[in-house]
Amino acid sequence: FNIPFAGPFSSSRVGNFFQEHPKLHNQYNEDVMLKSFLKRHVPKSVLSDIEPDLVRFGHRVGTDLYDLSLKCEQNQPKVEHYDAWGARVDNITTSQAWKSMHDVAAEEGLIAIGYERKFQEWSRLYQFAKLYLFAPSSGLYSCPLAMTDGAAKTIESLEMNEPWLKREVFPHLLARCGASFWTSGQWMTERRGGSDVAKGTETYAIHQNDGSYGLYGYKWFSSATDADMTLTLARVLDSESGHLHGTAGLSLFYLELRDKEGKLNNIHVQRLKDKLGTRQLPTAELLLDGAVAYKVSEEGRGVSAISDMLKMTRIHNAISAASGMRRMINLSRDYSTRRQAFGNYLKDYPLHIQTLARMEIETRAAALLTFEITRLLGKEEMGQTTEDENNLIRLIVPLAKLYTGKQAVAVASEGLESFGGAGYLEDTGLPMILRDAQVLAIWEGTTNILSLDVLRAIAKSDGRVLVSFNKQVHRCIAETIGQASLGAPAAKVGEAADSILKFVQNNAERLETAARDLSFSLARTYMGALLLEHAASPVATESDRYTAQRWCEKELDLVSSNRASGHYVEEETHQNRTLVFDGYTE
Ligand code: UCC
Ligand code: FAD
Repeated sequence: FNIPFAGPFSSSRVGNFFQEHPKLHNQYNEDVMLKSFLKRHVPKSVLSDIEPDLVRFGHRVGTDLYDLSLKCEQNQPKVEHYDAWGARVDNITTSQAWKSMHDVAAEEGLIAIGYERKFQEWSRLYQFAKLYLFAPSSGLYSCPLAMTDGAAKTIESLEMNEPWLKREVFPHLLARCGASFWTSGQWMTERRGGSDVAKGTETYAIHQNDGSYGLYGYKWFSSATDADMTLTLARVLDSESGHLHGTAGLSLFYLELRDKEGKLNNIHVQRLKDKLGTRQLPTAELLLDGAVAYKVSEEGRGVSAISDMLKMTRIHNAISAASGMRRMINLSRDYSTRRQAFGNYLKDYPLHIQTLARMEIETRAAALLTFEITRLLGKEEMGQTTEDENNLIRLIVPLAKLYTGKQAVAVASEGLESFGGAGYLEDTGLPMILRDAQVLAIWEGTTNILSLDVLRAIAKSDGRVLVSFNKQVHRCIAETIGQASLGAPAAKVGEAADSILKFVQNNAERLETAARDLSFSLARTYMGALLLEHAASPVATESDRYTAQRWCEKELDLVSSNRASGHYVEEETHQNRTLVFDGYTE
């Protein structure tokens, strides 16, 4: 062919422009909210001990661990059911990168720090600061770590006298070397249901002469099935009286997945789940066919005994949500300094910057709430919390889990769009952030189930958790209430807290339908209070004050305004049902 014009794409050339990719810098040094929160709460002597480690780790999660995490996604787990000779083996094969994450987690002390308590009440804050930095570069190893922390907490606080668990198992969960570090699973979900565990659990436990139990059942979701141990629920089957239905029939069991030779403990790995995200993580269906287990709660107290695990994994969920949002923004803002459109860098367009700023405000609020929970957890474990703080913890753990789970999906989705088409391409590593965020609202209790847990916390305490909440909100805004720039938002937060309290007191019969809006109202109001408190503290910057102001422009108290517009009544439920099933044919 005769080529008349030899431009940049002529002949075999593919053009000479290649977009620079976004870069990750030191993830601790760049995180102004994390650094200022630690500066505000951790004594100088402790901070000078832990900060060098956080700076070092902040560099690591942006470099070698980030690369390793991408390898976890690229080399997903597989299950091999039979060996060459036809024997059933059910081997779950994970990548070398995933195995390396196990060693990293141990060596970095990601569980140990929380239990060694070398830094007293600030140990949890230090541990969770590291987990927060780690999560988006962990290739989802954050998931087994959450359950391991939950198991350690449960074992530490089990009322039943099980000294062997503390002596023989607990040290493995805190080990700082990969070879002796164990991870734990948490098997609660069965085919009939993951929310309604009481009705869903069909696994039976049959007492053996040696004091152990044989478990028979089908666990429908088990994440990180390469774990060493698990905590699970089952019904003790008594040959004379049968078994009890409902929650009262459930007990908590401990079991190890494999024996010393690596043979599965009468467990069949039926298949691995084919998931939207969390694809780095092996999640399996398991048939328990006489798995040897030990009862570690009083009979019938299984749900109550596992609630410590739920508390911990829900805190981890919130930490992962906040850190996933932070990661998305860090990549987005870096990209905005490298990508040009219409002759300017993206960072120079007010509309683009407004979009990123809105994401930043959500992220700061999510981070502040989750850091505050870990601060309180550390105090609680050292016996230093007040009764109000204990009440507050019970309420804000489900709130943080449910609210940040939703924020994480919204921010991840907006973040992808900020990269244009590149945000939709798998090999940029960006879509994974959205796919992995989506699960945060589902596992460990969906948004609705956690909203009902908020009602459970209120009911069980005769409303005391709400009174403590209200006091805490007013305490947070006390400094700001008279200030010129923050006074009006503070007044709005205080009014929202008061009207939410009144709503609950006056609408007992409507609480179930209002539960989700109530939870969102509580979460937004508390985030507002925390942002204001932070903005009024000596470490605050102009950006902190701006964040607090902008956050408080949101509608905080959704329930009172919705109630005033006639929501949460029976007629509405009827209309909703008619609307949803309009045109539906069976
Ligand atoms: O999804 C899972 C693992 C995913 C992988 C790990 C990810 C971790 C994050 C990583 C980030 C990358 S494991 C499956 C999780 N499943 C759930 O979360 C279940 C959702 N369903 C619920 O939460 C339900 O509310 C139930 C099952 C906990 C409770 O249902 P019931 O049967 O209606 O329970 P009751 O009868 O209301 O409560 C039984 C007892 C009560 O105590 P007593 O008997 O003393 O009155 C409750 O007060 O349990 C107590 N209880 C609690 N205590 C129930 N919930 C709580 C709670 N949240 N805190 C304290
Ligand atoms: P359902 O209980 O059927 O709920 C369906 C919908 O109904 C939800 O939107 C829920 O909010 C709503 N709903 C239910 N009841 C009510 C109500 N009373 N009022 C209002 N709305 C209601 N489980 C484990 O035990 N261990 C694991 O390791 C584990 N890993 C998982 C990994 C992944 C990737 C996923 C996706 C799940 C995993 N799960 C695990 C299961 C998970 O915990 C459950 O899927 C979850 O708790 C929801 O249970 P379900 O799927 O049975 O949904």
